[in-house]
Amino acid sequence: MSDPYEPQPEHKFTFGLWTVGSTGRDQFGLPVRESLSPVQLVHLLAEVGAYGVNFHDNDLVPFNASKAERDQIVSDFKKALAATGLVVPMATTNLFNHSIFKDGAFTANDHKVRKFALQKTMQAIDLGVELGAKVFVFWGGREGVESDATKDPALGLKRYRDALNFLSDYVIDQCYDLKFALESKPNEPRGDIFLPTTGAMLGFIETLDHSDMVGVNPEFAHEVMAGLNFLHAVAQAWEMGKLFHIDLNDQNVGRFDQDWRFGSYNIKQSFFLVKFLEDVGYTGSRHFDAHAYRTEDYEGVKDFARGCMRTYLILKEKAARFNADQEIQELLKAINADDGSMSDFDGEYSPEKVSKLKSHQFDIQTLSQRGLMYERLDQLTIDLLLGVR
Ligand code: GCO
Ligand code: MN
Ligand code: MN
Repeated sequence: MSDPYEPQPEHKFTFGLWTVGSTGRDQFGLPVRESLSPVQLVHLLAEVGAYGVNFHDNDLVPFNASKAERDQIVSDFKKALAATGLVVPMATTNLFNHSIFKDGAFTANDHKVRKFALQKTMQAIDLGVELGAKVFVFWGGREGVESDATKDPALGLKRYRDALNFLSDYVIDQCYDLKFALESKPNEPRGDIFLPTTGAMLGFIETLDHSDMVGVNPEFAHEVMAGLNFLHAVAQAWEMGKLFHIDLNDQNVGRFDQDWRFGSYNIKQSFFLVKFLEDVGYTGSRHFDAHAYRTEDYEGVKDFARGCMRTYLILKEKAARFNADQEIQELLKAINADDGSMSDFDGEYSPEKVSKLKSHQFDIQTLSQRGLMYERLDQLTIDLLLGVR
């Protein structure tokens, strides 16, 4: 029998070149793995069974590359894609690594830096579209401050908005079939990053000129870093029709940005996330924005990548079991039981409903004393996740 947790193209598992390509360099230590070329990384991803590969402009084309070098790199990359069948669903711009972006890109205080960021992003959009990307991610890692003496946050947002409006017009003008997905993060590398949570991003999007083409790219680790419930952020985005992309990984709250293998730490949260994505029928990429532990060689990087996908598929199977589990479903039914006596108050607002509802006598005692059986329900979930059910 074939392995039921083997990734298939329809699962839409993608990785960034920067994820499996991470050399393990960190704040305190040197690289622990040699760096592989984009072509080598495409082959590595094909070997582990990924569906797609995403990149920042400079993961593929170095910052200082000439036009001829760029064209050669892109042509080699296209050949690797064709040879492996991998696709490029998403692309993005590196607006954080180069020292020119030390004070941000779209929100930098230096007007020239802001315009350079637009130029670089337009080129990155052209590159992404050339390789087939349909989603363009914006992660403003440097858009923020260490000190509020340095930048008015309201002005920062205005600059951010102006940049996104300009770039939306660019995409429309070029007739590109491309949507934007904004990714929030509370801090790291800046002391405070503007628009720190997915909820903040969703509010901001409504203020944009072309808000219809802009959604979010929530990341598990980023919401956890802010001490928030990732599933709730994802659910809000979904409910607003704004879940254009998702960054899956794992993170221990209150720590530095860890980017761990998906599902390796917060198993229950990851389970409910996968269950949600599968239940609602999310059709976008399942993108892993994570890194292998710094202890690994490239065999370990493959273990890491396989592990992300395997855990997702195991949790997907657990979600199907949860939905088919008679006891769990009966419990959910009982918890949500409705005798229909309130339906008169549903539907459109009317003065009659108001007066009826205002005078209705509720059985406060019975309602407040009712046990909700959530302990049982949660333990059944834990039994299921721990494999004894
Ligand atoms: C991070 C971010 C990035 C972005 C990437 C794509 O914490 O470094 O998650 O990995 O997702 O830049 O925009
Ligand atoms: Mn991240
Ligand atoms: Mn990310």
